[in-house]
Parts: sequence; structure tokens; C-alpha cells
Amino acid sequence: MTFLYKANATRGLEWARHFAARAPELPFRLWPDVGDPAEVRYLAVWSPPENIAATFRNLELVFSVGAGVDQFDFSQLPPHVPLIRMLEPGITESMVEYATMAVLALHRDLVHFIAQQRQQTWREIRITPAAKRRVGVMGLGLLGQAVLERLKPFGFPLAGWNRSLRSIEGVTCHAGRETLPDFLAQTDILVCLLPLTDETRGILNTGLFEALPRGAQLVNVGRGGHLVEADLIAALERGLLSSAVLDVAEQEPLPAGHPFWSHPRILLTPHIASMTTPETAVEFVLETIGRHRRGETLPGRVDRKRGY
Ligand code: NDP
Ligand code: OXD
Repeated sequence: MTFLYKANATRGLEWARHFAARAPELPFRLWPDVGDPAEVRYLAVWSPPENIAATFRNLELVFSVGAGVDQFDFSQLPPHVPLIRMLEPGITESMVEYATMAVLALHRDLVHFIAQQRQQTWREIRITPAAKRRVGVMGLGLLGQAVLERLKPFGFPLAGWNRSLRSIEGVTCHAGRETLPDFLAQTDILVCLLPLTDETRGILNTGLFEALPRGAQLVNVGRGGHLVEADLIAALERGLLSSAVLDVAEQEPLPAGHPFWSHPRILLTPHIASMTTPETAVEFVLETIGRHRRGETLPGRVDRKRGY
């Protein structure tokens, strides 16, 4: 019985160390050192290998090394094997930091000031009080809620949009497609923290940008597939949006020559908003294996029909 890890190799060595300390009885293997595939009971991956079902015939659990699971083709996973997304505090904490940084950067016009510095331009932009800058978060799951909680002390009017209705103190919550225009009309800084599914692919598009107040700003920390990239460029040109912070792109790494590299009103980071922390990830994985062996419910189990 082995545990197989297939993701960032450097962090994999850390996983191996924590496994050796916490569960020496469970052999831990780092891809591509698979050993006998029939021995693999637990698989933790970022990009899934091909033919999972045929190769690993005795799989019991598959873990996503990240919070998102859109990289999986569910039809390639044996139907009886639970897919578990990563629930560990390092992901939440780093996302909360990043989203707060991005909202504050947009609120205080940092993207414009960076562009001005490059042009050696010394020009004030009048400060907008936080109380007049409305921040809206799409996706009120684990991360969206944690981000809103951390934003509260700054004094922004806060709102959220979600599939099912949430009740969050100090946050105006909207639910369902029909409420989206209303939510957008009252959002100056929009943060996307949705999972990528058939329903949410391409949701950040011209129609959505037109529904925001003119000159609104965007933070995309969900997935590149949420954003129609050409629509963003056009929205910036048309003044529908004034700037954007993007941590994700349709194609990663972003290809050479892509307009995002040099756009003066886009601040781009290489999908680093969150990073899974090996120590707490191993703790979560071992706890989940224990629960699975005891036949208990599994936190983070993905609902394949919903897609997240
Ligand atoms: P959760 O599963 O906890 O939350 C997802 C939320 O989105 C739920 O509240 C869900 O509503 C809502 N939702 C799903 N589909 C729709 C829809 N069609 N319309 C409206 N709301 C919808 O996920 P997390 O908060 O943990 O993570 C969210 C995403 O963040 C991940 O899937 C991943 O893509 C991204 N991410 C990005 C990282 C980065 O480094 N850039 C790092 C980590 C995550 P309901 O519960 O009502 O169904
Ligand atoms: C994740 C990510 O899903 O890092 O955890 O994007």
C-alpha cells in the first residue's frame, strides 16, 4: 500500500519528510518513481496522469494538491474513488493576504502609479475613502468568505454573490444568476473566487464588465478560464474597467508576446496567490485517510456533478 505524490518536486521532498515523521508505516513515493502501480492506494496530484483508472487499479482516494479541481477530467477517475480537494490553512491564509493586497492596491490606484513611475510622471490621484469603494466577491466559499472577513476592518462596503444564499455579517449577499446585474451595479472592485466549471467558464466577459460601474476594477484569483482575455483588453480600452490584478491566465505560463505582459493597467502574478503548505497539507491528507479507513464522511470531497 503506497501514497503517490505528483506535483511540484521540491515541495514533494517536504511532503516526503513530513510523511516519514507522521506516518512512517505508509510508504510515500514521488512521481515518476511509481513503484508497482497496483500498490498505489492514495494519489495526490496537481496535474493528473493519464489513464488513472487503468494504471492504478487499487486506488482508494485521489487528492488534489490545490483547492481547485478543474484540472481533473472526472470521467477519467473511477466513479467509486472519492476526489478530495485540499483543505489546509496555508491556502486560505495566503489567498486572504493576496486578495487583501490586490484590493488595497486597486483601491489606492497602485497600478496607475506604477505606470506613471515608468513614464516618470508625478501626478496625484485623489484618494477615494474606503467607505465609498464597494468591494464585491464572486464565490462565497471557504476562500471568498475568509477574504471578506479580512477586508472588514478597512471599512469598504462589502457584498458577495454566490450560487446559494449565504448570510455573512456585514456583507450584502446575493444569490443566483438573476441577482448578478444588481450585485455588479454596486461593485467598484470585483474579486473572482469562483471554481471553474461549465457554468462559470468565461463569466468575466464584456456583458459582465458593462454591468459594472464605469471604471470598475477587477481581481481574478479564480482561474484563467473565468476570464475572456480579449474582452478584458477591450474593456480596459473602452474605459469600462480602469485596471485589473490577475493571478491566473488561460494558458500558464503566459505565452511570450501576450498583451497582459506589458499592459500598463494590468498587474500580473504567476499563479501564486496561494500555495499549498506541505506540513499542513500532509496533516490534512493523513486525517482524511484515517477518516476514510473508519468509514467517516470526508471533508473536501468533490461533488462531481457540481464540478467542485
Ligand atoms: P469552495 O468550493 O469553498 O467555494 C466555491 C463557492 O463558489 C461556493 O460558495 C459556491 O456556491 C460558489 N459557486 C460555485 N459555482 C457557482 C456558480 N455557478 N454561481 C455562483 N456561485 C457559485 O471553493 P474555495 O473558496 O476553496 O476556492 C474557490 C476557487 O479559488 C477554487 O476553485 C480555485 O479555482 C481558486 N483558487 C485559486 C488559487 C490561486 O492561487 N489563484 C488558490 C486556491 C483556490 P455554493 O456553495 O452555493 O454551491
Ligand atoms: C489551488 C491553486 O487551487 O493554487 O489551490 O490554484
